[in-house]
Amino acid sequence: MKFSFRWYGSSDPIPLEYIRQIPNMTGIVSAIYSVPVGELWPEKDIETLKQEIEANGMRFEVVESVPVHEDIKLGKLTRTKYIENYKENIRRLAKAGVTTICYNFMPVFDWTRTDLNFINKDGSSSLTLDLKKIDSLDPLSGDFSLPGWDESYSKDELSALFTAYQSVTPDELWDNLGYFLNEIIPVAEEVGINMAIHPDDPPYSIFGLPRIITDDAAFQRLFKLNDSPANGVTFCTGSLGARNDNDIYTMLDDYLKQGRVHFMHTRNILLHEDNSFEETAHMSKYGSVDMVKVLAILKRHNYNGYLRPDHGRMIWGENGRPGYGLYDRALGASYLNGIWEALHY
Ligand code: DNO
Repeated sequence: MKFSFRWYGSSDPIPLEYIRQIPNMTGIVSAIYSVPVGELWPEKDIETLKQEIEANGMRFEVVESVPVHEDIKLGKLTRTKYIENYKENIRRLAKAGVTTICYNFMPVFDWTRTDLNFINKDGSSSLTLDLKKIDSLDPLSGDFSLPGWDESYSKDELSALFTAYQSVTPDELWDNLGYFLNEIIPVAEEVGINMAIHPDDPPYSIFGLPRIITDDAAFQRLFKLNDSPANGVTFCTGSLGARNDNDIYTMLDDYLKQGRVHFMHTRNILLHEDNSFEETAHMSKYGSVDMVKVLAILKRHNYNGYLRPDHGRMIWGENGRPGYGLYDRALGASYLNGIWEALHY
C-alpha cells in the first residue's frame, strides 16, 4: 500500500519539505488548480508540479481531482467539448506518470459542512455537519462558501445551475454519468489510468440537488455502467460512513473483491443517529469508523493501491486550510502506518 498526502500546490501553506518528513510518506496527491473546470491542463504545468514533488523525494501518481464540468453532469449538448478536454487531460497526466485520477459527480457543490470550526473538549477544532442547521443555509445567498467548493461561480451562474438541476432526476444524472464513463474509460484503459470516483459527501441529496454516489446500491450500479476495472472508486470511509445504513466494511470487502478500489481516503467521524457528524482524530476510539478493521480488510486483499489520511482537526494552534492542516493529518498517517505494520504479523 502506498501512503500519500494531499497538497494544494504552491498556494498550500505546508511546504513539501515538511510533508517528506512524515514517516513513510511516498506520494503527493495534487492537481493543477489554476485552470478553470473543463479546460485543458498545460503540459508544462503538470511537468513542473511533478518535478517539484520528485525533487522532494516523493512520487506524483495520484491526481485529486480532475473536476467534471457541470455541462457533463447536466447532459447538455456542450458536454462534447468538455469530455474531449477530459480525455486529453487523462492522456497528459498518464504521460507524466499519473496512474490514478480521483473525481466526483456531485452537482455544483463538493463536500459540505455546517461548521468549519467546531471546538472539541480538548481545544482542537473539527469540521462538522449538523443536519438541523443545513436546511437553514442558503448557498445562493452569496455569503456562504466552503473550501471544497468551486468559488468561481457568480451568484447568477449559481442560480442558473440550480434552475438547470431542477429538471434533472437522479436517473438522468445516472445516464449522464454513464455517458461520460463510456466516453472516458476506454481512453483511461488505453493509457493505463484508473479512474476513482469519490462518494458524495454527505452521501445524500442536499439543497434540493440530486446526489447519487451514496450507498452500496449506487456502487453496484456504477460498476454495471461500465465493467472495466478502470472504472473504480475512491473509498472514503468518512463520506460513506456518514450514513447509518452504510455497512462500510462489507462494501469495502466487496469492491476490493471486484478489483474496483484504487484509492483510499481514511478518516474518522463520530456519527449521530440523525446522520449528523463530527470529524474526529483518525484513531478508532474517537469515532464510528473502526480503522483497524478497515486496514485489516485491505490487508486481506493485499491492497497495493494508494491511501491518504483524510481531513484532520486543527491542533497545536495550527491555523490552516480547513481539514488540510499538517499536524493532525501527519498524526493520522503515523497511526495508519502503525496499524499497517502490525497487520504483517
Ligand atoms: C474532501 C475531498 C473531496 C474530494 C473530491 C474528489 O476533502 O475528499 O473534495 O477531493 O470530492 O473529486
